Amino acid sequence: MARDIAARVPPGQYATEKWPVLHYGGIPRFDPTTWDFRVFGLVVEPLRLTYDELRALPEVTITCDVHCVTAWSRLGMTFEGVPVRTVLERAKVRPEAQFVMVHADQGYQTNLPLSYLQADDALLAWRADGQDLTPDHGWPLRLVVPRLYFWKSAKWVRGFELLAKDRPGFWERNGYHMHGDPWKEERYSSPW
Ligand SMILES: Nc1nc2c(c(=O)[nH]1)N[C@H]1C(S)=C(S)[C@@H](COP(=O)(O)O)O[C@H]1N2
Ligand SMILES: [Mo]
Repeated sequence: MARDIAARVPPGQYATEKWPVLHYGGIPRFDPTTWDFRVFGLVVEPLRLTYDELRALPEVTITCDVHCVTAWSRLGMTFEGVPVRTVLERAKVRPEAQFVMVHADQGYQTNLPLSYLQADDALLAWRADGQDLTPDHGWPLRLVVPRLYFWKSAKWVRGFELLAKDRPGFWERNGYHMHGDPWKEERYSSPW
């Protein structure tokens, strides 16, 4: 058992029972009358959903391990929400699209390959470990992409921009890796 757990902790990480809160800037206030979720860029049908419309989509529960680049890993978390794939299918992603810029409140952005968002374990989540997300963990909606470092899992997420070419987001412009696979320790980009 202990060995199984050890095998789930990527190199340079340690497992913690706590769920740390990490973000840049403040915690945005949620206003359901103005909140929307948009899918735009290289899509056939740009999408704009209200919070109620998003919450009405079929929901799933996933169990996953979360890895933060600051070295903590939290194993066996559960998240409830809508598979990202569901909203991408509605917007009809164009074949040229290869990357996604994730947009969140207060200008936070993070980039990732489209394939991670089309996988079964990518979620737009509103509950974690059986409880509604607290505002500091991203209420009313956060992205969960467990196979990349957690900075790609934008809290207070508001939209996806489909792109043909990769473009750096907030942390990626500040030295973090464009890809961010914890198993390859893709923490920072090399400066040359
Ligand atoms: N909108 C937004 N999302 C964000 C961040 C941020 O600064 N702003 N920080 C990221 C980072 S660096 C991490 S490690 C995780 C932390 O999520 P948690 O506070 O729920 O543990 O959120 C990510 N999502
Ligand atoms: Mo982080």
